[in-house]
Amino acid sequence: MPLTVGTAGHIDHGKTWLVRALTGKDTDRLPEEKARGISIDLGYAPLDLRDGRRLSLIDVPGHERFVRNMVAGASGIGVFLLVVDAGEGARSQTHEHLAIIRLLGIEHGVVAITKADAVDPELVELVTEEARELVPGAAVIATSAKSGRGLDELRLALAEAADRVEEERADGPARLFVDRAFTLHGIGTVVTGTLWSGSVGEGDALRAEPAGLDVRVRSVQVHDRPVERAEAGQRVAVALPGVERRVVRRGDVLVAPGAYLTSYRLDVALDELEPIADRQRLHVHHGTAEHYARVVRVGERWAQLRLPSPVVAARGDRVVLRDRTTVGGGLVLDPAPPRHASEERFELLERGDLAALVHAPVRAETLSHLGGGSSGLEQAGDWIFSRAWLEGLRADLRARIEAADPLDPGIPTPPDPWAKDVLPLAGVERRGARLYLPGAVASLGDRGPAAEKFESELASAGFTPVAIDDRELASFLEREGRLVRVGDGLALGAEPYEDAKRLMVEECETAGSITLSRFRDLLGTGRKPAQLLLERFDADGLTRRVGDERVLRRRAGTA
Ligand SMILES: Nc1nc2c(ncn2[C@@H]2O[C@H](COP(=O)(O)OP(=O)(O)OP(=O)(O)O)[C@@H](O)[C@H]2O)c(=O)[nH]1
Ligand SMILES: [Mg+2]
Repeated sequence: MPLTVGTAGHIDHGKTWLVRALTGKDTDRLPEEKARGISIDLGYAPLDLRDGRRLSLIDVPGHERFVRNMVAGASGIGVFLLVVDAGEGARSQTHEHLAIIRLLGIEHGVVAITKADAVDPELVELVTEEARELVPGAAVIATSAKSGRGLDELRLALAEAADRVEEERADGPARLFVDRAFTLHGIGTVVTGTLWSGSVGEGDALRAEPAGLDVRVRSVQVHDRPVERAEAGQRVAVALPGVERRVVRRGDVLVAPGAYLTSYRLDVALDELEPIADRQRLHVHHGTAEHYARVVRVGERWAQLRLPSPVVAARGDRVVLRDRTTVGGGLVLDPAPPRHASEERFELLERGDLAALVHAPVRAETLSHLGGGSSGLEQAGDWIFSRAWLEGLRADLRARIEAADPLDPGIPTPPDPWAKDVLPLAGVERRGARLYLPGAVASLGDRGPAAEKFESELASAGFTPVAIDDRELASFLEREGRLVRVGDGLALGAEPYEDAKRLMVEECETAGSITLSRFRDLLGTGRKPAQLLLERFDADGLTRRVGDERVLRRRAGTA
């Protein structure tokens, strides 16, 4: 697996010289770095091992003012190379860099005692002992960039440390944290960074976050050599034609589109080096980005980090928290949590009981960021929800339907976006915009006598419309074909309506058309009932108005 090795250590302790001795490349390239003899920004060089493997080396600055750059450089590495000056021993940034490495969860690495040529062997031995205590489990090797002492041994030790790094981040969608962006003549914008996961190749569509910009990869290089695809763990340069350089900067991230969520909040398990107060503002370093965030503590060990700018994080990511110095770190439990954090939720998150976090339907994609899959959960279309929630929904719908008027024993379909996908699982039947129990039919229930009374009123009124008092009852009778609505809130019995219709059709068929006064005469009623009926025939598409008369539409017949 390709790997990136990152240096660490106090200012002037010989990191850059050691990198040059190992790789032949001077990573102090800025004029200011040359002039001051210190590193300021990150440096990059390929490191060839004896077994033919090529690792990437990131050289970081030791100056206390540039620790933020060190964190940016260290955030993508798999193996550390801690450097301790044989003449000075461990100093403040030796300790701080080591703390950062631990907070980032980087377990494997090597300690190089540098400038061994410049001091007595006894002192080298003393500092070596000190380093062994400081970094138990790591090989400690005395070296000299000047004389070349210990360099082969160091390469070997780095190879062994690299072997111990597990291939954990290799799979998963592409995510690359940008550490540099520059313009190359004839190529356009090039961004570099360590590929945290996935792979990136020519022609890939990626998204630059937080800009939310869709980009296409024209070409990919690893250590100045073109490659078809770069793999997780490698340092990568990606050419992005058509993208303005200012749009993508250190701290931004290139991701497989749709694979990660952006969020202004991170739920983390805290690792405190110094007490962190609730509501304290701290610098949160994540990837190559830095955010000035508020820490909202939850319980003893957890916190929600509220950020002023969006992050693209994943469960298991590490963050480093700094004030003037490094005060702690965090392990990301939920990279896109809801705003209100409860201890109970953190407990579930930490246990990995992701199913327990889901109740009402959430889109599947909002869960994938937690990496927990959806076992123990129900799925319908894009929606994931708990079985208990579905049972609750089923019971609730059933109760509401049972309480509905037997004349129309249904309820309106819930307006929720999941309704279309989820309702079929809830044991209800959708008819138009309403829900019914499967096979449910309308019935009069205890309204039988009322129906009888209304229908006899309609029968004796004949062609004269009767006002509707009970809308539900009227709707029921209408659906049953026992009455016909006319005008606004009026009804006719089904039989009188059919009689009126037959009179109208016969007249049209013999005379070719019908007028209002003729129809009124045929019905033997006043003008108003005749008018309402003709309007109803028009509305039903039986007739069409031509001037003062009505003619049959072609479809209508005496059927
Ligand atoms: N004698 C001796 N001196 C060395 C050796 N390596 C580095 N030095 C001296 O130490 C100075 C600092 O070395 P760098 O490699 O620039 O130190 P650094 O750790 O990269 O410093 P920062 O990047 O600023 O933190 C050099 O200018 C040399 O004078 C060595 O192997 N032997
Ligand atoms: Mg340096």
